[in-house]
Amino acid sequence: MKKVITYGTYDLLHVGHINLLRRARELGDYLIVVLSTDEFNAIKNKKAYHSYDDRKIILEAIKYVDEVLPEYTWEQKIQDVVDNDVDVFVMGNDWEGKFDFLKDYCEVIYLPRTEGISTTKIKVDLHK
Ligand code: C2G
Repeated sequence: MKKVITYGTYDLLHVGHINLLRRARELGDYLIVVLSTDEFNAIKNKKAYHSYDDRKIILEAIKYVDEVLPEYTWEQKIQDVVDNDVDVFVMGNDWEGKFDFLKDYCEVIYLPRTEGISTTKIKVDLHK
């Protein structure tokens, strides 16, 4: 079984997220999403609208997602890849090159982002 892993906050779910999850899942047979906890979001200087528990429930309802794990730190990725026997690491290409250290442990793929949508854009547009 070819296992794929990806990371993110996945707040205010939108088509950019779904496009990423679908393409990531299509690269293997099983997709793990490591979801940023509220504490880790604070480290990323992000404040999610939905709590971790709610973002987890939402992600688990997506047909492309097989498993959701918590992301607590920047440093857990190698351990996650090893512990979960991951074959492919996938992120949107806004992260291009940032996780190449994982190439010693698995395939690393950066996928084109979906243009014109982001959680930040949603928040800004709603305030107009
Ligand atoms: N994404 C995308 N297109 C968009 C918006 C987001 O492809 N228009 C992708 C991002 O590249 C990322 C995923 O969707 O791969 C989740 O995006 P975020 O929730 O913004 O995740 P981020 O804050 O980048 O967290 O350790 C890594 C971090 O947890 C990544």
